[in-house]
Amino acid sequence: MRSFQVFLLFFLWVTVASWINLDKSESSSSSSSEEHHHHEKPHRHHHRRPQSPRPSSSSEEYRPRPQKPRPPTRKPTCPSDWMTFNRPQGTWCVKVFYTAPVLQVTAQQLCQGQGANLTGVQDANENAQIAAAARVVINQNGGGQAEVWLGASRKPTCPVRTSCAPLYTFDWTDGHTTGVAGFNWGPTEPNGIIFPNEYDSHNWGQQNCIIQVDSGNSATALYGYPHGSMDDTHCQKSYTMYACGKRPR
Ligand SMILES: *[C@@H]1O[C@H](CO)[C@@H](O)[C@H](O)[C@H]1NC(C)=O
Ligand SMILES: [Ca+2]
Repeated sequence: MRSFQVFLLFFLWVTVASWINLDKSESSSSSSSEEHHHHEKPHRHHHRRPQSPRPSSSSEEYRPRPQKPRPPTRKPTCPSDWMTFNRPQGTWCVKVFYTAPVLQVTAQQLCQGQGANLTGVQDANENAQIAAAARVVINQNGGGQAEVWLGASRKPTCPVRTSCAPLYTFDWTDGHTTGVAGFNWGPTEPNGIIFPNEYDSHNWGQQNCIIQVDSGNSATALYGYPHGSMDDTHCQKSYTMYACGKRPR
């Protein structure tokens, strides 16, 4: 009888000892996965009296630690007054601005001031939306025709009009736009007019920049081109509108 009691005590001791070991390994592995959290000593090493393992307190001790708050998983969005374009390569935000006449380089700086670049055009739908937005802005500023700076530059490998096919004459420069589906050249564009010539004495060289030509009230814009057409133009000219593009935040 007495030896049986001794055996029982020994058995309880072994059980509790293995619990404590389990505790240790569990707490050490979980603390290592918790990016160097406070090194609190697990207060589980206290000698527990073998005869009374209380289920309530032990279930409290084994309660899983509260989840760390996850970083917000909200999708980045465009500002509410910018258009949202869902491109294959990701969301892109575009806004059309009106200004006193500015050079292309100045328009690009104005976009950079908005955390953006002069935008490229990914496809025909984007081009139509930019033209529609330009029409609204033109009508808010007295109507008529206006030209919108876009973010593209003539390829160095296309120095004259006949060097390259129209769709392959310019590169988008906003760091996001890809492909050629967004080019919507007006008739005979990009015509690559080099100044000075017999009509214009400006020493401006090749037409290395791009505008979209728009109208507030008519189907046709500059040179009678359809509203929303593109024209290669001299970067040294000044126009009253520009379109900026940026990634959402
Ligand atoms: C602007 O374009 C350049 C590439 O020309 C790119 O590296 C940069 O990240 C762009 N900036 C923004 C705000 O998109
Ligand atoms: Ca041209």
